[in-house]
Amino acid sequence: MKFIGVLAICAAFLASCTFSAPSFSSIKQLNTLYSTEKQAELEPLDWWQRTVVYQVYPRSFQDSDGDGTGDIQGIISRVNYFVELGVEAIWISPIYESPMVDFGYDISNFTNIDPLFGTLDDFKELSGVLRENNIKLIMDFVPNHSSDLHPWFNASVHREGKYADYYVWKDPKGFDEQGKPIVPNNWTSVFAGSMWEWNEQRQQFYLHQFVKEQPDLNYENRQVWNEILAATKFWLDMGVDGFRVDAVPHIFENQTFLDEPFNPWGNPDAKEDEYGSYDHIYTNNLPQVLDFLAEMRMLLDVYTASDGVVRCMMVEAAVDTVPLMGYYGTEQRPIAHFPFNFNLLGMTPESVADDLKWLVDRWFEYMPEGNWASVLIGNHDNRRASTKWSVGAIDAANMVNILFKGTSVTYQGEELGMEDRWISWEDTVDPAGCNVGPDRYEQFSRDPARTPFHWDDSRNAGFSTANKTWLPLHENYLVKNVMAENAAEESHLKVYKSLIELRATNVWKYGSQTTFVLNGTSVFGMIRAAPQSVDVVSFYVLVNVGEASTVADLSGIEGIPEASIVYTRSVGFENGDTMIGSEVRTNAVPLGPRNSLVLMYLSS
Ligand SMILES: *[C@@H]1O[C@H](CO)[C@@H](O)[C@H](O)[C@H]1NC(C)=O
Ligand SMILES: *[C@@H]1O[C@H](CO)[C@@H](O)[C@H](O)[C@H]1NC(C)=O
Ligand SMILES: *[C@@H]1O[C@H](CO)[C@@H](O)[C@H](O)[C@H]1NC(C)=O
Ligand SMILES: *[C@@H]1O[C@H](CO)[C@@H](O)[C@H](O)[C@H]1NC(C)=O
Ligand SMILES: *[C@@H]1O[C@H](CO)[C@@H](O)[C@H](O)[C@H]1NC(C)=O
Ligand SMILES: *[C@@H]1O[C@H](CO)[C@@H](O)[C@H](O)[C@H]1NC(C)=O
Ligand SMILES: CC(=O)N[C@H]1CO[C@H](CO)[C@@H](O)[C@@H]1O
Ligand SMILES: [Ca+2]
Ligand SMILES: [Ca+2]
Repeated sequence: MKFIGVLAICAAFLASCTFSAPSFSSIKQLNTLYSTEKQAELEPLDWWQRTVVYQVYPRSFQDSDGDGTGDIQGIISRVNYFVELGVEAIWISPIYESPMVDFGYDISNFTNIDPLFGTLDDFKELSGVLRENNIKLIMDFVPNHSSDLHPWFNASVHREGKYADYYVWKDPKGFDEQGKPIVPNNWTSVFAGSMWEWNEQRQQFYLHQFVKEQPDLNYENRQVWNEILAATKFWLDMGVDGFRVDAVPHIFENQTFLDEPFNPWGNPDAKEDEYGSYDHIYTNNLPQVLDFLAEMRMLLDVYTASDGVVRCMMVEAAVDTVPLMGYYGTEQRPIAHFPFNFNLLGMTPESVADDLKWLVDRWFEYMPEGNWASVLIGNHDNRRASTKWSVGAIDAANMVNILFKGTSVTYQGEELGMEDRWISWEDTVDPAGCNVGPDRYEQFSRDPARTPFHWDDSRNAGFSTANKTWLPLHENYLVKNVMAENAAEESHLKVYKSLIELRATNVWKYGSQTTFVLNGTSVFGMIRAAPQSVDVVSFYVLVNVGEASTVADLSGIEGIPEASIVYTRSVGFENGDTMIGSEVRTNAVPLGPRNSLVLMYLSS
């Protein structure tokens, strides 16, 4: 039943071309019909390349026990949803034992589950249910720091044996007139204020690149590497399929401990206590980071070699595209399967088609040959895609994201077009917001994108039976929810599901990706074409990035035939000529404000 829509399109499609029209029932089958010997020789994509990775932010996904916070049993109860979407892997933000100062990114036991989320048995159950449904499980892993409540930290504070230098300790630079210790240097933390915190007991400062409850582990100490690698091994033994390694550029610090200079390209209005005011030459992206990650990759590869199932390593590094490429490693020393490509987070509602083209193309300009790309349009640290692209362009955002030649990541709720919710200062819980106070919190708080997921139109959107959820829900859950979007004739969710189906095509596996801009700065296009040698479906995305209606003329674009079939289109499309399954002349494709289309044709 799922393929009814596709079937209609393909029927219309084949009727319009010179091929004989055999019967078939899906995009997958269409490809099989036209597969050639040549194709059979081509190596299929591996799971970590083919899949869309769905990011579950566990606090906000599904609450099973009515305490207002999501949990593992909640995720288990929703595994069917991943199957319906067609995603083959989920990445879960941290569920380890944690005092939750940074909502799980402050870990007090790297090999345990926090009781708020459940138990190790719940985790095993989840892992089993996912496996039964052929869905891979990727753990978020946070090597840079622990919680200050981790027993290692307490032992380090007390200079106990091997733990004495598990963290980065430093004497004060001196003492001020009041006798207060002076910080060792001007390093400023990601969440504002000094990177140094005084410890009375030890009479030294410790380093924290994030909040003070997240002391940095000391990676100059080999023993720390061993501890962290043992923790990753623990989860590999528990059956996880890979890691998404958090905040890797922060792992090492330059041992000269010199002051960091002001960032000459920074926001001129940024305050002295803000991270963005500095050029982090001594605390960010040091070359030794790659040495540590290469060891971690070697460990994963041992598991891969044991049964042939790739244990995937994805890394999160908020650095420029060019230095990011180092995280792929080399053939001799592989590191990540891919670093996350954050370029599309650069979209704004004011961006023009040229900007979008630049953001899409940039990765491929620098990616060394033989590697595989990734892409995302949002996560729990940023404004939602519907804010960055504008509410009307959420389908366009998902089209570019899911059809991009690489592993796509979806942050939960983007498939529904969930929006940022304004959060009052009183309700603000994110330390990134709390640390800068009521005047600046709206600029820094990550709460707006973290509100509970919308399942249906019942109380709390079916997320929880609690009277108060950990963050308030967005008011629009009554209309933007899974139930309503499944029932609607057209919806963001339906567009999203149809996009994922295209990932099963041969063009997905072997096709190229090229981009173009039309009508000055308004229309962006991205072609995913099959190679000449393989007669299979090709498709392309058209996005009207602007606010004005336009008519795109593609007759000058190489490879685009005179006619194409509408595969899917954005919700609220004004023009009746572009019904799904209908044929459009490519010299005049009408596009309303923020409208987007996916069109298909047979390559020749
Ligand atoms: C961490 O959790 C594990 C359970 O996997 C437990 O055996 C261990 O004792 C805990 N460690 C500490 C220091 O509490
Ligand atoms: C911290 O370490 C000290 C000294 O070893 C010990 O007496 C104390 O109980 C520890 N505190 C916690 C919370 O583990
Ligand atoms: C950091 O160091 C730079 C360069 O020495 C200096 O100009 C700046 O004032 C320092 N910032 C702070 C917060 O100490
Ligand atoms: C640390 O900083 C010093 C002084 O700028 C520099 O010479 C050295 O190469 C740096 N070391 C690393 C590992 O970045
Ligand atoms: C929720 O609120 C209602 C009405 O105020 C109250 O009767 C009920 O006990 C509350 N439930 C919980 C779980 O706090
Ligand atoms: C876009 O280009 C087509 C063909 O060149 C033209 O007919 C149409 O008016 C243009 N639209 C805008 C908004 O520039
Ligand atoms: C995108 C992402 O995962 N960001 C995380 C980076 O690391 C810090 C500290 O662990 C977290 O607060 C962010 O959420
Ligand atoms: Ca719960
Ligand atoms: Ca560090």
